[in-house]
Amino acid sequence: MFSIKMRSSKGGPHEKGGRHISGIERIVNEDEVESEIINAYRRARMHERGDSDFINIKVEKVKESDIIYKNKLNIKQHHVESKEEGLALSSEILQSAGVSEKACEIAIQSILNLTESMHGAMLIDKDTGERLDERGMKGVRVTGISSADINDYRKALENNIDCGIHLEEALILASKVTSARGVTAELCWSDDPNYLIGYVAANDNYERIPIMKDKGNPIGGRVFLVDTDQFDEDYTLEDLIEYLEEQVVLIK
Ligand code: PML
Ligand code: MG
Repeated sequence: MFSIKMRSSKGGPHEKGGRHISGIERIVNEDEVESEIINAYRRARMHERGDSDFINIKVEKVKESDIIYKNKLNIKQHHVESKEEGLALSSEILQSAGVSEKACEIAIQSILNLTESMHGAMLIDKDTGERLDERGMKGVRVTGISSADINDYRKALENNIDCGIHLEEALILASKVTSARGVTAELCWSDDPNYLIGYVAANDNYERIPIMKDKGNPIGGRVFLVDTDQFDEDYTLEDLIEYLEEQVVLIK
C-alpha cells in the first residue's frame, strides 16, 4: 500500500510561518494512488479556509508488516442548542472519562485561546492540566491513518446526520488516538469557519456535539488528555508521541 499525505498553507510553508489551511492522509492500494494525489491537490486549492499557496504532497510505500488494525469508535450523537451548552457537555463527558475538572477547563480554554489554528494537537495531563508536549503551535500531528476499506467504512457511516468528509476523517483519527496507551480522551472541534461540530472521544465512544463555536470562526483544534500514570521506563511520553506520529493504523 501507499500513503499519500498532503498539507497546505497560505503565506508560505508551515515551518516558515504560513497559516495552516488543510491536511489529509490516505493509505491506499497502488491503483488508487494517482487519483488520491489529484484529490489531495484539489482539496488544498479549494478549501473554505483559504487559497493555499504552499502544498506539500508526499507519497510513501507502506510495508504490510508495519500496519496494525483497530476498530472505529461508536458514534453517539448529542443535541445542543448553543455553543455554551456544547462546551459544557464536552466538559461533562471528559470528566466522566476520568479527566479532572481543572484539566477539562484548561483543555477547552487552550483551544478557545488560540489566535490561529494549529497543525497538530496539544497533549495535556488529564489530572493537572499541564501541557506535556513541547511543540508549541506546531503540536503533535497524527499521521499513519486511513480506513482499512473506504467503501465499507463509508457504508457504516452513511446513516449519521451531517455525514461527510469531516466525520469520516475525524473518526479515523480519534479511533487511532484513543487506541494509544496513555490517552484517556480527545477533545476536538473544527477549524473550518462554517463547520461547528466537535466531539469528545473516550472509552470506545465518539461523542459528537453539534455546536462548539460560533459560525464564521476559523479557529478550532485538538487536545489529547494524557494519563501520565501509564508511563514507565519502557513506555514514555516520547513513545506515545511516536505512536501518534508514526504508527500506521488502519481503521475497520
Ligand atoms: C475537522 O476536520 O476540522 C474536525 C472535525 C470535527 C468534527 C467532525 C464530525 O463529527 O462531524
Ligand atoms: Mg479542518
